[in-house]
Amino acid sequence: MTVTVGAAGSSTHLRTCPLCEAMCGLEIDVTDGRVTRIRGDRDDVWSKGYLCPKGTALGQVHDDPDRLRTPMIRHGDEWREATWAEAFAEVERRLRPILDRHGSEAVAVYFGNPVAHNYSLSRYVAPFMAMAGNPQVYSAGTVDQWPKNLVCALLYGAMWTIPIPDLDRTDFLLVLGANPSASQGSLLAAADVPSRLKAISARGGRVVVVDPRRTRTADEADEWLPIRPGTDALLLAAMAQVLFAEGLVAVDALAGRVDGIDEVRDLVAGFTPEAVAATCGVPAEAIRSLARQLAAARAGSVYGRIGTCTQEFGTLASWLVEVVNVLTGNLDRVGGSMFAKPIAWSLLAVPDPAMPEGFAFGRWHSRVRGAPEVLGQFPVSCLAEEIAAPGDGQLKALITIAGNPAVSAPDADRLEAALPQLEAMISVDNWLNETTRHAHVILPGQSPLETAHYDEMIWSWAVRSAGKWSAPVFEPDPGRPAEWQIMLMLASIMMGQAAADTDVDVLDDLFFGGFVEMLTAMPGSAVYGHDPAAIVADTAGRGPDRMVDFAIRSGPFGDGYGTDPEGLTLDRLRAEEHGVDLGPMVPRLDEVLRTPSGRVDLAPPYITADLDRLRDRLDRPEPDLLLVSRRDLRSNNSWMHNAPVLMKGRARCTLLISPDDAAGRGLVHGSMARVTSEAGSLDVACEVSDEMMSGVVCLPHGWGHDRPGARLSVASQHAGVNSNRLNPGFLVDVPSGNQVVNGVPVEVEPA
Ligand SMILES: Nc1nc2c(c(=O)[nH]1)N[C@H]1C(S)=C(S)[C@@H](COP(=O)(O)OP(=O)(O)OC[C@H]3O[C@@H](n4cnc5c(=O)[nH]c(N)nc54)[C@H](O)[C@@H]3O)O[C@H]1N2
Ligand SMILES: Nc1nc2c(c(=O)[nH]1)N[C@H]1C(S)=C(S)[C@@H](COP(=O)(O)OP(=O)(O)OC[C@H]3O[C@@H](n4cnc5c(=O)[nH]c(N)nc54)[C@H](O)[C@@H]3O)O[C@H]1N2
Ligand code: SF4
Ligand SMILES: [Mo]
Repeated sequence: MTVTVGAAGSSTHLRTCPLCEAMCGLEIDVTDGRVTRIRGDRDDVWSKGYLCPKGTALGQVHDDPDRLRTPMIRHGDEWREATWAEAFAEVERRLRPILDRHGSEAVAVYFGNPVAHNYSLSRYVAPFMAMAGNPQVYSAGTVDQWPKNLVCALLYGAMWTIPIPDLDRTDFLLVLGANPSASQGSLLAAADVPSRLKAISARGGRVVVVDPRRTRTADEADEWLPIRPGTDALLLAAMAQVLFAEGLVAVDALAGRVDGIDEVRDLVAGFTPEAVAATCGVPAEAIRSLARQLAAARAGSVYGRIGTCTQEFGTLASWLVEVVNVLTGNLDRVGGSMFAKPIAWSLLAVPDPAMPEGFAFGRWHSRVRGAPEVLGQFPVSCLAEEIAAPGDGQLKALITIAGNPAVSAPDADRLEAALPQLEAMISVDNWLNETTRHAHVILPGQSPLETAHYDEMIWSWAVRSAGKWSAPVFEPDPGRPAEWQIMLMLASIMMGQAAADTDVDVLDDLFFGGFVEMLTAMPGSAVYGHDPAAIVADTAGRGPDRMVDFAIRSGPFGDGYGTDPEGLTLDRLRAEEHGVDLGPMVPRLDEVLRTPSGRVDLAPPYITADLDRLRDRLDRPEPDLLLVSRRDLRSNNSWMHNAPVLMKGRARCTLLISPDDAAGRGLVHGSMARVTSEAGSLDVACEVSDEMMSGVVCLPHGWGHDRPGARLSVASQHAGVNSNRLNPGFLVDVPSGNQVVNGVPVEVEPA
């Protein structure tokens, strides 16, 4: 156990911060049941003492008087606290008639970002979905990384097999559309990414940042290249063209393991640097030079993140990131772009049984807009119309799980108007906020300090094979279900069982037993051929810990249930209070590839067909202003603005605008601007800054805490504006259906 007991009533606890992908080790001092101080754990094998202001705010998150500790039931505008039995009975009372009349097709589920940081939820998404009869799924994923999932599904054969830059050993890093100074890294786990980037330059390497905004990451890099939003695919296609034209393609160790290189050569031939320069706003020579630098580096890597995904050509940009890494031989190379090797494989690594022969898209279409499903989901903006438009197949019920789509999803006004039409809305959430105020029942999870923690997903894109398990700092009130138990209870109700008769332990045993059975029968799985009963008998406990124990023991460093008695188990990991670190990434392409051909499929027709749309982009007239998003170190999407310590200082929800764009519109620093798009209009204070390239303005997302009926006493005093009121829902990246929230045409005038 990681507790040191100090003077009377005080203790120190070690635990991993669950807020972002940096996974910092924290040292938490508690006196008389309250957090008195949070520092970085200097002995943490992974983060070595690093932390950010959000980590130090976890005590305030835990103590937040607005944080829900009991279920809430709403009747009209009145909320009342309820017992768990009452709350589940109310869920049943609401859902049952809908299920009886319309089946699970009339129910949608929305999964939000904290699911990825909470193994009690993430490990239970799959059993929940299966038991619940596969209701329609929406998620924050379609305002995030869907293009990357799609690209990796087709190129590597699995949607979460996403390579990451080998930060600590690379000599050249090209960053597009990511700002780890604020975000701390995304689909890239490493503590203190900013220092790791500086170390690249310090050891003689180079970091180049392509971004319409001179972010802190760009400022601290060797070079900043401003780019017109939404045009990264053009820049990357031109880099690929240069690599071919100048004979710089060198796939090296990948030779024979990649299909489609010649097709790519033909496909990018027309995208010369000269052809794309004006549209990108990047000089042709700079593009040529990027290609040459990447090719010349001993090991280099191109890393694209949210700015390259949540844009008009998200799939092509994400694809071309991989293409350029492959063409320069950097895929799966030390110092290049590599596949992580987590000590406990994630559920995400389990092949999708629905796709045995590779991937198909558009297997079904949304009712109202006719949007094709991609990887099982429609763009999240479809949710509003599927609720609002009457007719056969209309959504009658919504279950949100750790999500705030009223703020995070484009076309926010439409979703806000649609949510009150639901006959049943159930939210598994810890606050009464912009979204959950529309719920009929809110089922709160524990605070981040009341749960055990293991980052079952995030280690899948970590720069080292490390791992840490954290015990709860505070015991939750007895009788409160853990979130995995809430998920199973909801699944049971969806299955038609009475809540009062449901034994979630029985369901958990069914799930675990069935899961082990499936994997022992699946060729290629780590436990293929094992006796499932023996594994079940040998894996102690219940819930997510049992899953993690199984994943560790059957993982690359595990005890293999006897094959390596020295190997890792959850118990052994628990005993290492500062975590274990089993080394840096190793080349492992053959191990992870799951394409039908067994090779990297570099030119899948489903993706390359979109190049015509990109070509058409070249001749398009440019609007005066494009809106992009940003993140702030002191925010976490929409939900941490109720922590007073994070809200100190200047207002952060401002419109960043370049000096010429401001002057041309009669706007000055601090004056109010009206921003208008096809979706809506809002007024916000200007922050005039030369960090914006001209023609681009920038708003953070996750604000707009002024909604009536929400219970966020601190956040509501710093309400800000909801930038997703400006992002039209119909704007999506075509192949992936991912929403566009970067590069949205807007007009700006004095308010
Ligand atoms: N314009 C614009 N929009 C964006 C983005 C952007 O860059 N620009 N980014 C997009 C991205 S990348 C993402 S991931 C999404 C995020 O979108 P969402 O996931 O929908 O939004 P969050 O703000 O993360 O909301 C998290 C919710 O979970 C609740 N919560 C927090 N912790 C817990 C917990 O432990 N358990 C439970 N049950 N609930 C919890 C909070 O109260 C909150 O309601 O936003 C997207 N939207
Ligand atoms: N502090 C903090 N950390 C977070 C979060 C948070 O809200 N706050 N959210 C977490 C989540 S859910 C995610 S997904 C990650 C995201 O992590 P990142 O991907 O690093 O996201 P951002 O910090 O928003 O940086 C995106 C950058 O893309 C730029 N950009 C916009 N449009 C374009 C474009 O068309 N091309 C290019 N090249 N650049 C463009 C923006 O100017 C911005 O600098 O962060 C995670 N970490
Ligand atoms: S960078 Fe901040 S939010 Fe992220 S894990 Fe570390 S302390 Fe937590
Ligand atoms: Mo995200």
